[in-house]
Amino acid sequence: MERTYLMVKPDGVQRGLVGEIITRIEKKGFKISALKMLQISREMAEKHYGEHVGKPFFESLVGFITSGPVVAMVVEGKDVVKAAREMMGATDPLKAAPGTIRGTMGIDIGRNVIHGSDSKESAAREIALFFDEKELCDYKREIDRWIYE
Ligand code: IDP
Ligand code: MG
Repeated sequence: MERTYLMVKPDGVQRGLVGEIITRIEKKGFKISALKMLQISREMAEKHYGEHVGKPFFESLVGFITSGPVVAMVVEGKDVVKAAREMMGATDPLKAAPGTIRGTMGIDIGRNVIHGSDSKESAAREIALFFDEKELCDYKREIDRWIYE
């Protein structure tokens, strides 16, 4: 099954939004296969956001993502990379659709609560950056037959 990397950013943790975000993922039917809280180092942040090196917001982005703990997770399901991005909403929370995570919970682009991989390739790279293979739990859920036809 397809996997993505999702991460509640430091603003989401500070604001007590971890539970609500995880609830939305579970309620949708997606399966959490790894979950942990960690503080990202500058080195990891620069790798994670490598595509943004040199952009005007890069320094503040790295400063922000390393400013407090994040909650990192690997989430599994059908078409989950695209579906999770849709559940998150647009990068700028004021432009994100109202029912989405960012649309519901944020205002500024630099405080947009959640990260999600933008492609299957990014997902594989980001999962490998934040998790050891042995941290991923491979388990069956009986309820899957009520979620997938
Ligand atoms: P994404 O998180 O929706 O994939 P990206 O373009 O990959 O968006 O940007 C990574 C993060 O950098 C965003 O989530 C946002 O917090 C921040 N960011 C992106 N563009 C800007 C900007 O123009 N100004 C300030 N921060 C930005
Ligand atoms: Mg991105």
